[in-house]
Amino acid sequence: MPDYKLHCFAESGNAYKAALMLELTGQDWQPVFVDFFNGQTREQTWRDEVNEQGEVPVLEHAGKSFTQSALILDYLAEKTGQFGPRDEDEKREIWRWMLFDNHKFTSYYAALRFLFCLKKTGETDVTRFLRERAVAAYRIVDAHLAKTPFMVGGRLTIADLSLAGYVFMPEDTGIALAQFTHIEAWKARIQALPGWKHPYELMPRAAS
Ligand SMILES: N[C@@H](CCC(=O)N[C@@H](CS)C(=O)NCC(=O)O)C(=O)O
Repeated sequence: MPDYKLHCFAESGNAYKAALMLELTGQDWQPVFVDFFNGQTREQTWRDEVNEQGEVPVLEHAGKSFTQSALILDYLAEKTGQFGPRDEDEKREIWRWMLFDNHKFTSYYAALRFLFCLKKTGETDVTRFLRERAVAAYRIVDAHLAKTPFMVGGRLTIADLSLAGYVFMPEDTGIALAQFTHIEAWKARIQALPGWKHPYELMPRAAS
């Protein structure tokens, strides 16, 4: 029986944030596949039994269940004693970037990828809007990473793991990612960490 169970699927960058944290901190964990593309998270039984918010990831540990990737990362940092804040200032700084990530960096990019690459809607006003917003968020993170190797405190923290949710996904969203040279260098630093794995290696792929 593993210590941690993570309800997830490989195409979910939000789940990857938690999966990578579990892996890098060397936890005994097991993925539980969620059939997102066939509507499992919209089923009332799944919502009643797993997550009333209808979202992946969900972490189970010690008889409790946790949702929202930022909260899961915070919980795991506390439990494992790794990649968390060293003091109150760092704690606020980490949360500032995780909130920015959830609101802008991950969410616009993930919505664009979902429509343009996975649902293949083609180019629409919505995809154009999402791309513009994602690029604006990427510029902000790129400018921050021009000044520091990692987002907070000069070392890997859960703020980096939150922002890294979608950056290794292979699909082409129509954003020229090479322009974000500091993000590219930061990705290479994360990839070089012992135990790093790609999301598609770490979690079960969806059938579709
Ligand atoms: N803020 C949430 C976002 C989670 C999220 O949007 N997960 C997607 C999969 S990557 C999902 O389950 N979406 C279901 C839906 O929006 O209906 C988190 O960070 O955990």
